[in-house]
Amino acid sequence: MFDDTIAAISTSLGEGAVSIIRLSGKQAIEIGNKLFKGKDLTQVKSHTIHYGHIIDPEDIKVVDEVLLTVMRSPRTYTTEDIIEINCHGGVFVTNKILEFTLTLGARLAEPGEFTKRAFLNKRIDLAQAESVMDLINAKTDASLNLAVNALDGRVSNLIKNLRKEVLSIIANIEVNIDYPEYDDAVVVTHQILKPEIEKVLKEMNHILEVAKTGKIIREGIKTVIVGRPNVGKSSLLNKMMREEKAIVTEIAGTTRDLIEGYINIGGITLNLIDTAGIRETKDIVESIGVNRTKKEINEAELILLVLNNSESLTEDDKKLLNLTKDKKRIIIVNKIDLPSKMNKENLEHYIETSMLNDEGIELLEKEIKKLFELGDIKNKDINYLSNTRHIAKLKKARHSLKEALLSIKDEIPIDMIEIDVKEAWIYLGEILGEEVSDNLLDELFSKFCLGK
Ligand SMILES: Nc1nc2c(ncn2[C@@H]2O[C@H](COP(=O)(O)OP(=O)(O)OP(=O)(O)O)[C@@H](O)[C@H]2O)c(=O)[nH]1
Ligand SMILES: [Mg+2]
Repeated sequence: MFDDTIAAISTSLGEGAVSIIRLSGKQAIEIGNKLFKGKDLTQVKSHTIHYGHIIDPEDIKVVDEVLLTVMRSPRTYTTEDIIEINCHGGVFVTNKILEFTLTLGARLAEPGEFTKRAFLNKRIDLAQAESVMDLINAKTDASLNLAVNALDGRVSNLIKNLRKEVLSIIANIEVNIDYPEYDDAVVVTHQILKPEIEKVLKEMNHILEVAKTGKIIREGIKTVIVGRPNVGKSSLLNKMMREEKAIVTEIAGTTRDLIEGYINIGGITLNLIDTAGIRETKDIVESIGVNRTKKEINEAELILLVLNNSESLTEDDKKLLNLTKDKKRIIIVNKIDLPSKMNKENLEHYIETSMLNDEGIELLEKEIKKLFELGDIKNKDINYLSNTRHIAKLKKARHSLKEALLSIKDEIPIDMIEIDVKEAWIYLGEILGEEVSDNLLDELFSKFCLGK
């Protein structure tokens, strides 16, 4: 438990209907009581809400009419005493009330500090704390569902189970080291260990396999639309978003900078990026755009390469085909409403579209789903590892166990094998936050918004 009491505005600043100022810590109720006129908060029951007024502690003037919630330790978000003041939402008033709490001894919370306290006070583990942030950032039902399940501890349970199994392997080894009087102990243990480790490895493989989908659900698919100028890239973005997001004109070189939007295909977010058309150019502004496009191609997880049916393939088209050939990509032949001048013989699989007549968009969306083997995951109970940090740690744990298997094959002494298995155990613990450094914590929680 911490000695100081932290305070922050927990709603986003702006002219909303209500704003919430949240305090957590030993003095939370006492500070609230000094500001609040209505009831004696030190006497009220836990988890109750009270009508009253906030008064300026200096000149005793009423500042706002509020509802104040009192939640006593330990059944609270942080496990500490918490009060939440629901006030009338203006930026000025909200800031004023926050200021009063600071004057009375609270400290301004850092971003994510409430959740950090929940973790450090052991109410939630690190994987759960991180899912709070995922919850805030969720853009689709599927990613929300994923975050809720993680917060609920389901992801943590997957890891905890693995960890239990690894621990029992360690226990087995220790028994062997502690009772070496059995002559054939080494042989027996190698034999016992092998299937046990293989079993855990199999489970890890499975979790990592479905984690690929989890990562896509959580982060979306970075999708970049590329093509020569004027082929219809911005039109495609607009059609897919069902909104006139990008400017479309008949002038080649209209899009100069990246334009970004999010769409939802069967519960999956596509982070869609429209780019400047690629061509050799002397226009400086345009060439900066072109360089950015090249960078985007490198970072993309999916490329939509747009070609123009009403023109023959140019050198620039061929360059683009070549530049994206090792990427996951879909070739789109656009403007099929116009007479074809394109020789498509050498093109691999492509989709024909017309932005003018609204043709081919649904087919394209189906193709994208197929490419990522997504099916319709909207309604499934999703319980995947999705966080990049977690996936990386699990891969390290898997690597350690693989090393252990190799050592078993080479009949290396058991105590050496134990080092690898213990390492796996530690990596799994890091996912739950059992062996983490302060630096990592600071970094993780600094990504939160204020008041969470
Ligand atoms: N006939 C026809 N015209 C289209 C089609 N798609 C786009 N256009 C037209 O082609 C022109 C260029 O479209 P944009 O979407 O701006 O093309 P772009 O690829 O974004 O072009 P830049 O931003 O200059 O690189 C516009 O006049 C569109 O109306 C189509 O399927 N058929
Ligand atoms: Mg454009």
